Amino acid sequence: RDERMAWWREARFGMFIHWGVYAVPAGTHNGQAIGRIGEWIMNRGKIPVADYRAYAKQFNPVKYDADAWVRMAKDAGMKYIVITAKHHDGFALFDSKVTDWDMVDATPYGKDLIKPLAEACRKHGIKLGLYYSHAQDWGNPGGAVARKLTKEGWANPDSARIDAYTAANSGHWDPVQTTKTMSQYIDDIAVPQVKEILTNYGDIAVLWWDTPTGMTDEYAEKLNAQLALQPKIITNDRLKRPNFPGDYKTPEQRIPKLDELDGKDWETCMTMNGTWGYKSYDNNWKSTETMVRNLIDIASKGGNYLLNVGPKATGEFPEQSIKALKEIGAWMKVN
Ligand code: JFZ
Repeated sequence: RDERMAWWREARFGMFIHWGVYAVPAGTHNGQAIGRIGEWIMNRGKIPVADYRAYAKQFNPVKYDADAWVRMAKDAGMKYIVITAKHHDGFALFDSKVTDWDMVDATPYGKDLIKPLAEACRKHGIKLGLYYSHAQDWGNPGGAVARKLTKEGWANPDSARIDAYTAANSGHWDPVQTTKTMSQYIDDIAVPQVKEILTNYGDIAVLWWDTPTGMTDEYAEKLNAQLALQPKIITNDRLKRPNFPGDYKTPEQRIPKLDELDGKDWETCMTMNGTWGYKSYDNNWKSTETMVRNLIDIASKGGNYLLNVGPKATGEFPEQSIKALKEIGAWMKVN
């Protein structure tokens, strides 16, 4: 394990990339601004599967330049990239043979987005990790839904009728999602897709699981078994707690205090503004100074900093992210 973790323990700085169909609505659905993080728009807006799928028809990132992305990460001093191969909306950025809810079958672009990124990473000596939402899936039947209840009730702007349906149906808002069981979803989608992403793109350095809603030990075991396809892979702690602790902990949007550290490896993931997935109107950007200070704070405590970029549907990084990466890189070169 120490051997596997060696590069990661020295890396200190990586790029998180949240990219998917949600970059098309970019925080607005039917003329209404949907609150909270952009990649949750389908859930927060209770958007029916068919309506959400229509957004994929506009996902045509002709300006996507994987080599440029990797160079921006490298010039900022980052050593690895973790990208959302599939987020909670169930949409695969890669060519998946077990569903047509993927980049190749559902978009006009029609090409695998992970492949060029894997090639560019290899070329520039950057490690590639893949985020995979293994439990939550709002677009493939049988996938789980995590819900957030607030004091005001369900955290979404939709009608009381849909809220009642959602409350009665494990968080689902579209009946099509209940046509399979979670067990079927794990066997038909999650396990084969994890197999695909661990087979088709060369060395994968990290598998970044997320939100283990509804997971059983049996499901986790099936997914965990796929890791044998990449003997050197490192995983986070979100496959299923507590029996699958992974290799490192993932404090989110926060830096642990010294007295919270317990000797386990850790990585703080953080947004540059207020969202992971692109929202056109989120201008809550952190200053470059804040991000550099965070990096120093984290590095001094022995952790890694996974700093997020939420690319637009065109394939471009937001201007503010490009600027911040350049400024961080300039600081890294003199320090
Ligand atoms: C998850 C996702 O739901 C979110 O969209 C994003 O991808 C983020 C990186 O991860 O959200 C979480 C997961 C775990 C915690 C909080 C938000 N947590 O452990 O506090």
